[in-house]
Amino acid sequence: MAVTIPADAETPKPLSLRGEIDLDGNGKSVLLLRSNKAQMQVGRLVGNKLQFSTLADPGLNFKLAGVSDFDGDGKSDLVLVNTTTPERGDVRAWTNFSPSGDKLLRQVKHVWEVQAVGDLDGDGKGDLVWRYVVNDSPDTGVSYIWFSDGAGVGQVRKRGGAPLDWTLLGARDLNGDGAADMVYVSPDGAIRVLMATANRTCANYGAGSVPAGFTAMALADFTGAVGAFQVLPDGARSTTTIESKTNMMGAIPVGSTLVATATPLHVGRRTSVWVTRVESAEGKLASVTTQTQMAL
Ligand SMILES: [Ca+2]
Ligand SMILES: [Ca+2]
Ligand SMILES: [Ca+2]
Repeated sequence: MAVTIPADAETPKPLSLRGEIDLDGNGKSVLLLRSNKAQMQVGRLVGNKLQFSTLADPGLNFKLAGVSDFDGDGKSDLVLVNTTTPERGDVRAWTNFSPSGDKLLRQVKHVWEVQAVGDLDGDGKGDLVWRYVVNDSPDTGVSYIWFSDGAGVGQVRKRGGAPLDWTLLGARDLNGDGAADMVYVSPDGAIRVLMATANRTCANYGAGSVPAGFTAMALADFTGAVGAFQVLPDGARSTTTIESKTNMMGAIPVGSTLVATATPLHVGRRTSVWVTRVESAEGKLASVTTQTQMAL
């Protein structure tokens, strides 16, 4: 499949605004782990090994709701929801993952869940996409964005939605205008994109369908500026990704068309390894993603 990078694509945003976890502002993603004993660990790659260290944990009353960079300082911040209070829970932010940066954002009913994070209006501060996930209301499937003003939630706006059995794949900037766009996929592969527009609204498009024989897995940021679908063949349905690694090989000029090709490197009974190459139409390699899938 192919996407075209618009000629007016902006410079890439920091990792912390592109759905990655960057605790140090150094442009490197980390692996975040949490145990059922309220322990949190962060893994940073040193040499070729992940080295883990302990982070403060908010306690088991709190679920991790999302990670984004609310104040736009290049370091990821943590969002927590108290799930033990009746009907509504406190939503708190820990700036830079630190309890000393704790603040109450708002309260939210437990029928809402964060399903995507990103900079939905392109102002350099991370925003949260909440979705109504209980099948009991006209709001079911609808999404609301909490727009950050850096200090807290500056504005809450409804931004479309889709039936609950449509998967919200995430929020990534598909057209390079600096604002993340939302992508939903139906059970039979229809794609709906909610392209961010000025004034924090969106344009809702039927954007075709996932090619026959493929399953949309996630949104990935192949070029550092423009997102693309990451697809795997149907044989990978009902699997989980246990390992994923992307090597960026080179920048592709704006205006280029990108082509993603997924091929199996190894197909076993429980696990399979897929290599996805993203190339320009001229054949210049942009990235290679290696994924290990495990059958469930
Ligand atoms: Ca931050
Ligand atoms: Ca924003
Ligand atoms: Ca966009």
